Amino acid sequence: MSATPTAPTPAPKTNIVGLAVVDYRGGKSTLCAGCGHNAISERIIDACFEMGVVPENLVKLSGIGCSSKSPAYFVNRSHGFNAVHGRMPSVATGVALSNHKLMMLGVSGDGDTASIGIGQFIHLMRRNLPVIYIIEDNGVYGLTKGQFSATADFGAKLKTGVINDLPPIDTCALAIQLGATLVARSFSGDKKQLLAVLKAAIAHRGTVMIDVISPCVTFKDHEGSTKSYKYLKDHDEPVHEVGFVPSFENIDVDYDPGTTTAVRMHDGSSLRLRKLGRDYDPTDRVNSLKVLTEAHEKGEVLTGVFYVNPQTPSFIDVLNLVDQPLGTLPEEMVRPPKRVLDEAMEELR
Ligand SMILES: Cc1ncc(C[n+]2csc(CCOP(=O)(O)OP(=O)(O)O)c2C)c(N)n1
Ligand code: SF4
Ligand SMILES: [Mg+2]
Repeated sequence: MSATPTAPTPAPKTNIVGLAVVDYRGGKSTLCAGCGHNAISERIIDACFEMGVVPENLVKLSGIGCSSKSPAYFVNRSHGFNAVHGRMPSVATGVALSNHKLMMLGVSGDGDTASIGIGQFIHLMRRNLPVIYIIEDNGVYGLTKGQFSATADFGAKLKTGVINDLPPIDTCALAIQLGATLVARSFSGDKKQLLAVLKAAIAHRGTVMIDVISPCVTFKDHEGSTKSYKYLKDHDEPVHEVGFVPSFENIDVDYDPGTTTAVRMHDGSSLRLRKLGRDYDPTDRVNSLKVLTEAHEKGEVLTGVFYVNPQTPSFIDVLNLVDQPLGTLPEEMVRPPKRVLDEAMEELR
């Protein structure tokens, strides 16, 4: 009996560096099914694939929390460092300074960032170090069973009925005020917006801070939570529609400057922000802070790219580092010979 011929399996779609989407996958997630953090990992995989990130050039960093576990679930072939709780920014700074050719992607939680890690976060935001810093924001310490974090909204309710009586820290307003040069808020359930924001983040050279509202289905998805799927579906107010055209695609695709603001990124790609009712200028820092403050007062959850400035020099430019990564300089270049030390000692006599 002759075997029935089977149709050949089509070759997987590859990106600009010849890799398929499977090359950007990570280990199997151990987070709860339906956790917003899993959806964010999926978008990071898509963004890295579509932007042609070379996995071996990527460094994934995190602190401690369910969110901080997620770098294990994307881009296996990259480098990774899981820091102490709230201390990822100092590790990120060290990595960037020792090898500025690598792409740095930090994943943190609202507890890891806005509670224990707030001091380190503040100093990272004021340096414009080239790093993408993502907060997977559920308003609770998911890993330690759902206590309020410092981003929990005033009046939000825990499952136990406890009400939060403190105002939240707005990490986006803080990042803008301190000097981050691309600041956005998105929602793990908004695939299109989050993917576009992540692609723009990859194209940016400077500090990117993205606060992604990411519901914790186990401790914060009930009635009275302001970070549940239902609350976000009802209250998410995009300030514009975010689109992104990478430099390797046809940049001349048409857009109407009357309805769309185009921001040219460092690598020549284009961030397209299409008006949705309100006028919003993402390059006006003072106005972005005003809009965020007003939104808090009205109880609105604004999403979109609040601020972008591709012109500010990065920390690497400010330090005027040599092109060759410091970590790869040969010992004879970084270690002064005995003669130089003897001369210095002589001068001190
Ligand atoms: C120094 C220190 N203090 C406290 C803890 C306990 N702890 C582990 S994770 C966590 C909070 C995590 O919250 P978040 O960053 O919001 O992550 P999520 O689990 O919500 O994603 C805390 C308090 C710890 N691991 N180390
Ligand atoms: S406890 Fe919450 S944050 Fe942690 S994995 Fe489960 S749903 Fe996600
Ligand atoms: Mg959290």
